Amino acid sequence: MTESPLPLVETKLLGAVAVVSLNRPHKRNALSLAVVAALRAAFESLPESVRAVVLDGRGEHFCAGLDLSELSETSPAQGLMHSRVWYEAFDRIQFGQRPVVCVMQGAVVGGGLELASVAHVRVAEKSAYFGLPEGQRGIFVGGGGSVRISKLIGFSRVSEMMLTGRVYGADEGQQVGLAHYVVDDGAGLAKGLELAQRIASNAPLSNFAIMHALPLIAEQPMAHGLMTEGLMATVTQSDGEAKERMRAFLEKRAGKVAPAVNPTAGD
Ligand code: 1HE
Repeated sequence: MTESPLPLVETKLLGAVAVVSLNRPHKRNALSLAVVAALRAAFESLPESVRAVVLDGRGEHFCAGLDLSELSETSPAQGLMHSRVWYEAFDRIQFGQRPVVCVMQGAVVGGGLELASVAHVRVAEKSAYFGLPEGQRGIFVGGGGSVRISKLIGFSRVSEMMLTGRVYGADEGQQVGLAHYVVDDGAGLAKGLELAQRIASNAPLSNFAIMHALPLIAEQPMAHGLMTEGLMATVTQSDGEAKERMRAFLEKRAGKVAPAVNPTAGD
């Protein structure tokens, strides 16, 4: 197969926000091992100044999932290693240094949905559709989907999607928890950037706690969770930045919480 000379993943820096784009539109951004490696490298090489990331995919589809041309000839041992490469890369993204906003359009299927579920915030354009066609392909999820997607929508919905080949549209996807926002076609990047800029303006220690402590707390028994929360709360509120932000509010120098402008679009 001749691969395009273009980089498989491209990064653009826009101040405190980086846009990391899957750049294999002629293959519908299918995730070959080279794409997964490029994605990991892109996240690992972001400059310190970046405080939030938008992850998107070029072309009409966010991502067609696993590059099916890669698994057809693999042995069981190679298959296991294949999944491990995905796990490590996806782990670096989910539990890296900055929150990730995923912008999705067209197909968000199989490994593409597994990748989207790594992100902390998901924006769907109207054209987005979500499916897990692994059953039809004779395989199983292998990019963390049985864990991450099940946490988003419950394992009952995941098994129903995989058994029946059900595909959720953007609005249905938002209702079940696959997307936080649905926007018009072509408006996803702007929404993603707006959200990423808001995230980048938070105190870094708060973002750290949200990314790293919340998922741990969700797995802990109540008493452990409350202890972890209390410790994390103490650390964040002791930071100089938190003290300054609370002072700014009390001195009427900081914004108030305002009602949503358009509640159905989640503004
Ligand atoms: C691919 C892939 C792919 C497209 N691997 N090459 N994923 C799937 O089962 C989804 C398979 N793909 C599709 O259903 C469709 O391609 C789409 C609905 C995403 C897009 O349709 P369309 O009409 O826009 O494009 P196309 O003509 O089907 O594809 C364009 C090219 O991309 C074509 O190659 P070409 O050389 O003939 O031009 C396709 O072969 C290629 N292509 N998708 C390889 N996935 C870690 S475990 C995860 C398990 C999974 O992800 S299972 C789900 C796999």
